[in-house]
This record gives sequence, C-alpha cells and structure tokens, in this order.
Amino acid sequence: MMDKVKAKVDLVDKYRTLAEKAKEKGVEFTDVKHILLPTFQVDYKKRRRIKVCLFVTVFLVGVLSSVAAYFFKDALEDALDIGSFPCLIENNELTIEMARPLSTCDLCKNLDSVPVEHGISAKEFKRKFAYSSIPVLIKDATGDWLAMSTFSYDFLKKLYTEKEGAFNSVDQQCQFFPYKTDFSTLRDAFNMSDARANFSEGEAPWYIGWSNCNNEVKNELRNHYERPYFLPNDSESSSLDWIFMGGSGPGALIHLDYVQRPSWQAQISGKKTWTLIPPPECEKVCKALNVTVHKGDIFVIDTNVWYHSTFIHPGEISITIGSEYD
Ligand SMILES: O=C(O)CCC(=O)C(=O)O
Ligand SMILES: [Fe+2]
Repeated sequence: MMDKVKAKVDLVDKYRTLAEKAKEKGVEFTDVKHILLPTFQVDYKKRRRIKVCLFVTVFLVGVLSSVAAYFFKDALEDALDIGSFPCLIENNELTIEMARPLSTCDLCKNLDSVPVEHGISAKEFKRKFAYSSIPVLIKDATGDWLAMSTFSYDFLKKLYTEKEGAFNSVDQQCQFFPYKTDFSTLRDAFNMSDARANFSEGEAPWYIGWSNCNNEVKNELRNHYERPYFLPNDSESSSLDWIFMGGSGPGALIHLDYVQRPSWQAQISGKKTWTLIPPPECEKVCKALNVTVHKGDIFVIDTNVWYHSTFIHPGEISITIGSEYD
C-alpha cells in the first residue's frame, strides 16, 4: 500500500517537473492533451459507470421502499407494534422552523397592539381578521354559553372518567401537554390530590393542555359551548377541541405550532396574558405584542406564524376551550 502511495507521489513529482520544463520551452498542456488523455480514459469511464450504478441503486431503493411502505403499511405497523406509521423525520421545533414559509410581514407591519373588537359581524371579521393572520381579541364573545357556569376541574375530570375510552383516546390519537408538571397523561393529571387540584398552599403548581378526539366527550363539550358567532358562515370548524387549564404562573413557553389553520380560544374562567413574537424575518418592521384575555373573551390567533407564550394571572383557575377553523 505504502509503495503504491510512494509511486503516485513520485509520478506526480516527475510529471510536475516535466510539465514545468515543457512550459519553459513553450509547450502547453493543450498541445499534448490528445496524446495524454487516452492513457487515463479507462479510469474515467470506470468512475462514470460506478456513479451511474450508485445513482440507479439509490433511486431504485427509494422507489421500492416507498411502494412497499404504501402497500404493506398495516403489516409493518403490526410487525413493529407501533400505533401509526412513523415519519422518517420527527416533527420537532427544528423541522418546523426549517420548513416554515417566510412571512410577508403583512400580519404585523402596522400593529402597535392587538386589535380589540366588540360585537364584530362575521362579514367584517372575515374581511379583516379571519385569514389575514392578524390577531384579534373579541370582547365578551361567549354570551350565554353554558360552559361559563359549568366548566371546572371537577366537571372535566368527571366527563373524562365517566366516558369509556376517553383517556385512552387522548393518549393514542390526541395530544397532552404536561408543561412543567410531572404528569405523563391526562389520567395522571386528573388523579392528583384534591389539595393540589385546588392550588392549596405548599402544593406543586400545575398547568396542562390537551386535545380531545373522543366523540362522546366532544358532543358533551359542544352542549356547553357554541361556534363563535363571528366565524364566517362558510368556514369549517375543526372537530378537535383544545383545552388548557391550570393555575397562576407560566403557561406555555414560547413556541410555534404546526397546525396549518388559525384558531380561536375562549377564556371560560380566569385571566391569561399572551405574548406574541412576530416571525424573525419581520423583526425590523414589527413589534412583540402582549394581550390579556379576560373571562368571556375570545382570542383569535394564527399560532403557525406568531411565536407565542402564555402567563396565567393569580386568582381563578384558567380554563379555555378552543378550536381551529378555515
Ligand atoms: O393557552 C395556552 O396556554 C397555550 C395555547 C397554545 O399554545 C395554542 O393554542 O397554540
Ligand atoms: Fe401553541
């Protein structure tokens, strides 16, 4: 091996010396190219053949594994004992950030504060806010929703405990955010002591969020709230409800979501302040905003473009319910 390396170095040295001498005498590489190149030709051809083979192999493996994954998805899921076919790349903050389309900054260019509306019509809401990604706080928007007097920690605990499969559906098909708590599941959270649930002194604070995919729970929740009156008639509401609940302190840490649609969130009890940070590419033309949502208000936000965090004020437990719309 060493001999071969040495031979190569010698050859290059000799070639360099010869080339320099030839150049001094006025002979350029282009003058002798037609004589020299055929001696290397075999190598060139071999290398090109290897490259083509590699490309074809990678291409075929890609196509075949996609076809196999498509046709044998169910069998693979069973064999690997996984709930649903996993993605090649996990969706995480980095991939969300890398895949995020750049903003035109129209959503925040002229905003010094979050616009506040009272009794806005569906037509006006559609024109100004529904699809512009401009956040808006609609005051006193929950009207006579039953939820205003029924929703509590105990109500939700009872609902999930009594509906069969409700906890499992959150675990398997929906999402649970424990934030800073030690809970791993919604069932864990509803198993906390009464003292902790009531934020008694000395007990660990808690704040959680989850989405619901259980049909029976959904139907019951919807007996207690209505589709917000200002949503455009032709807009479709997601069947997924999101609930955030807990006591005073930090809520969600700053993040961006990847849910594709804008969402509304109704404050059923308590008081919460949102901090909104515009996309980094708008840093020079837009400001960070704060908005405090009181009981009975509905906040509309495109969480896919505004980085957001929340803070829950001391006092009543904060409970919100919300959903996406398009
Ligand atoms: O309500 C909260 O504390 C966080 C909500 C949130 O992150 C969202 O709706 O995307
Ligand atoms: Fe979020």
